[in-house]
Amino acid sequence: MAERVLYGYFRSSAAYRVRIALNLKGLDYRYQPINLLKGEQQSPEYLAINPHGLVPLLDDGGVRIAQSLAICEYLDEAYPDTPRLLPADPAARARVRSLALAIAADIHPLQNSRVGKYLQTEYGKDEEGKAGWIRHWIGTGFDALETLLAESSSRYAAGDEPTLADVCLLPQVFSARRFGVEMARYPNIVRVADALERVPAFADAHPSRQPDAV
Ligand SMILES: N[C@@H](CCC(=O)N[C@@H](CS)C(=O)NCC(=O)O)C(=O)O
Repeated sequence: MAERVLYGYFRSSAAYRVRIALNLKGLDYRYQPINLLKGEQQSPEYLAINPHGLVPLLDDGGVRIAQSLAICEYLDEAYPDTPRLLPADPAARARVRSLALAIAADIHPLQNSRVGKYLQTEYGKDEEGKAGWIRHWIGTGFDALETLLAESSSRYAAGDEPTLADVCLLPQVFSARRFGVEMARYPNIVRVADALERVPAFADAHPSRQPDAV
């Protein structure tokens, strides 16, 4: 049987999403670390398989997919007999996608390491200036997410079963803590993140539990 390989980096929140999705689906995979600090994402070998020069990339027996949300949706469609990441009901599905995209499209790109590097080299920001930028954009997104989660009493972000919204939420909370976002401002986000951390598929995907963790 053809191999399933996830190219990732332990601290990459986009790769963390895919690890959670694979675990929720119960799909085995080989983990191939790409060291972002050493610039391996820009090596000719990696660019040959992913011209974006970003992780994650999933190679599912020869089917190569970049972009974490595209990977998660592919897994949901290719393996429909495993727990679903997106609900069948159109309105519920749209809510899950809306929460997931608020993180993956609006918050995460602004904290990416290549953006931080550009801020430093082109705009003279130091490490603290860069961290302040990241905290600002995570905070802007979390202010809205907190309001949305406060309106619901469900266990997770969009119901009582984990969905794609949770797959995006927990890695973003990990990043927020890493960059020093004041999480006491977000009791509902913390409530959901605490619940997710108790789910084995999420716990096993944590950066500290990956073979390339330092
Ligand atoms: N939209 C992409 C984002 C991927 C992404 O930005 N990955 C980051 C790590 S979280 C990366 O590879 N950064 C390398 C760099 O900035 O050079 C996805 O969801 O997969």
